[in-house]
Amino acid sequence: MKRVLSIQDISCVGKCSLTVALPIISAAGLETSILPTAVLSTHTAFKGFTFRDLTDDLQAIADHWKAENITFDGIATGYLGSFRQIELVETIFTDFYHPGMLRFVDPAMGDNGKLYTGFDEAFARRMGKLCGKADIIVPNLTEAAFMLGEKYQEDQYSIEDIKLLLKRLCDLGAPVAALTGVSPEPGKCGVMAYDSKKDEYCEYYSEHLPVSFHGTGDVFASACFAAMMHGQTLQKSLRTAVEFTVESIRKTVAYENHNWYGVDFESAVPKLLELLNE
Ligand code: PXL
Repeated sequence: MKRVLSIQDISCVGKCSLTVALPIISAAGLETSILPTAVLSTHTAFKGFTFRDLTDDLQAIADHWKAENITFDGIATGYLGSFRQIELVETIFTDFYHPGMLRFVDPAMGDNGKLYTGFDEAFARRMGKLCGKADIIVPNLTEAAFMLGEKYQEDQYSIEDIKLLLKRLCDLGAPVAALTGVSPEPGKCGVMAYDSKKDEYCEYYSEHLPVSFHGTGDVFASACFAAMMHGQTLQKSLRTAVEFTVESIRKTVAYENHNWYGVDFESAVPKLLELLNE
């Protein structure tokens, strides 16, 4: 069984980061090791959340794994809380690298034109440097704009704008960039990616549901990483991740008393398994 590592926080309640990545990647049939970077009572969209920073433990944990000769077939990162944590992730990428290992970075920092609480433009630029050390990055349009030091466009991005953004994202250093939240026409939403080595674009769109939920970026990233580790092509991985995310949102809104803070990806796991085996 392939062993992968997910590095991000534990938001105890909120359905994001590790409480999303661990079940999704495990359900996909991958041994999922975790490196929790912080423990929060909830994600940061709640008021009054607690925050226990685990930065000082990260290096010791990684050192122990090294001493035990533990290796990973892939490493995925999500929300990181500080410059120091980004630095430590870069060290882990270097120390655990072996040819064929997939370094997958979701620069989880913001959405809808705004950075999450606690982040600023300098942090976004630093995250851009981490993206340069990945094999694939999966920002949304907000994160892409902030990492590239550009203004977020409130009005719709054209496909030509998206193609240009993707090339500029690859110029940060990752050979493949995928932009989420791309809408090629009203009623459709999905992802477009650029493989700079092949000079090829690929894309996958599904139904655009007129709702917005926290944690959908984490659901998408976890499923995309799992699909790639499963051996699906980039094109198929994008399809798996988009359709699983859309199904998670459908399941959420179908339940009348759904909560506001995350999506019911749990109910969509059967669909994920179908998509992974197609
Ligand atoms: O879903 C991304 C995410 C992850 N972790 C924490 C967050 C957020 C988004 O707000 O606050 C702590």
